[in-house]
Amino acid sequence: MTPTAIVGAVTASTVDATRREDQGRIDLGRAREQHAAYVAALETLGYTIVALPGDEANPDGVFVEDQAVVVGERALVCRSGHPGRRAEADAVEQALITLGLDVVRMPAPATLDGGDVLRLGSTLWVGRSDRTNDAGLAVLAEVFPTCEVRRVVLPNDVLHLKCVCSSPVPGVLVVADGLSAIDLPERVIRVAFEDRWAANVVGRGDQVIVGAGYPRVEAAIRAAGFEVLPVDMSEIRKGDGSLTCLSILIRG
Ligand code: CIR
Repeated sequence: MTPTAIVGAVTASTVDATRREDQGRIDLGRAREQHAAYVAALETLGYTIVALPGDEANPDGVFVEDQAVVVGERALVCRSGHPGRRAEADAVEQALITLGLDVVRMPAPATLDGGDVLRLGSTLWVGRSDRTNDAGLAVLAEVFPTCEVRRVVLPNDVLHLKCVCSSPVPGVLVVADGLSAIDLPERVIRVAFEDRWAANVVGRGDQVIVGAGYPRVEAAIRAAGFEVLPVDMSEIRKGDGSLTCLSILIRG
């Protein structure tokens, strides 16, 4: 399969997205522009886009990453740890089936949000957040038997594992200081704890999309040999979103 990205849509109800603290009202017009710029950056990276239409009944629906974990040709459709987000899974499941993936649906009582799963090689590092329970880890291990599933204890107040780290391309980890749980042979790009939001990046080949406004993170990623594509995510961030959360990547 060619590299494919499933994305959601900013809808009127996005203003009601779940958030842990008030960061101001989401400006829908700007949020739509920022989402469009993010999708364009994914296209620059070479991803073919599958755009879900969005559903007003799902205010967090634009954060599609949480609904599935894909490894190779197999996809696990998650049962979100946020009960109000479980209805988002149907549209994502349908898109994955249409793409021809081997799709498995997570059963109750397991819960897991895709934002808690970081794949590095054949290891799936999983944040044991408020959204992801031990049964969720067990289902993940069952569905992806060729992967080793390893649990990561998160720093206080972190929503998902990938709020503080990401792997833009195979073999490279971007990680904020303060997350010491992951021991690995990957190339590591470290960023300061106060820049942790920007440790969440998306890449392909030698290009990496970075949230705008973090010059130290941009410099560190450039120094590692990548071209940086900054995108403004200020409105998306008000809904506790970052970069990886806006897509499900099938790397091809
Ligand atoms: C939520 O609380 O579920 C959404 N407002 C934000 C989800 C962000 N997801 C992610 O980073 N993977």
